[in-house]
Amino acid sequence: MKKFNHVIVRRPCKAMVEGITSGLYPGKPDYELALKEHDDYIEALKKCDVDVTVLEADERYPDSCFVEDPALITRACAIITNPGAESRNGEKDEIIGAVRKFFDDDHIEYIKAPGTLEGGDVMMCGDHFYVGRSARTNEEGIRQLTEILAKYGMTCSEVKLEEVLHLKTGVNYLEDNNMLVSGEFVDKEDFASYNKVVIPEEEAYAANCIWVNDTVIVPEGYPAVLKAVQDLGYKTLTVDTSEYRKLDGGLSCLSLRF
Ligand code: CIR
Repeated sequence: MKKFNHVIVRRPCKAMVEGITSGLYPGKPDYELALKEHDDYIEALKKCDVDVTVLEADERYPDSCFVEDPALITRACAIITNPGAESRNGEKDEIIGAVRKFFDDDHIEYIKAPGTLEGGDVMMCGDHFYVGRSARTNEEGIRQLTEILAKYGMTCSEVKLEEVLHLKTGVNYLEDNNMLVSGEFVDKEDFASYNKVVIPEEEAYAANCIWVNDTVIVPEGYPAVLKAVQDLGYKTLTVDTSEYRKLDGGLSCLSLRF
């Protein structure tokens, strides 16, 4: 099934080495290696039958390669978020230009203060969206998102997060009712109706895979997850994201897919 036609990414900037990190995966990113991994990521996406818009690095925002957070793109509209991380908040103004190439102003919506929301907290399952209430996404942000989605005939429900940074750090939808779940999401009632694939704890990082037009991109180095995804019948590609992992970032964080 072809669902996505476009992808937006932003090149990592040199300042990425100062990006936000929880320290869960220790070490400073190696910038040159991060660039190479980003090249590989773009190549993998191109194999999934999408065009890729590559935005220039923005040195003002160390975490700006994680374009998933300042915007959410749905089948009917684009939503510019209001990132809860202070050092990232300005990224919302820098993503608008790219979004305008695909949506007219009547179909670009905004999450406004005091609402905060980051795209990493939003998981699209058809016309329903799960939203993580996290340190970055607050109740008012979720209320505004619900209102915006309703305007376009889409729905939304809140998932409370306890441990992870963003919702999609720990749970990702692969279409066809298949969902990768790890840690706190394994037993969550919210996801009871899906065909859940439970990710072993030692491979928890790889819960963040992305489905792109029937191919699933899996982070390199997670054999159990790779096999589980292949056993579901998907074509797979692997990309090493070691330098982004040090900043708690994964495959989904690095692109907007629509
Ligand atoms: C941050 O803490 O905001 C970045 N270092 C990582 C963002 C990861 N993005 C995502 O999960 N969507």
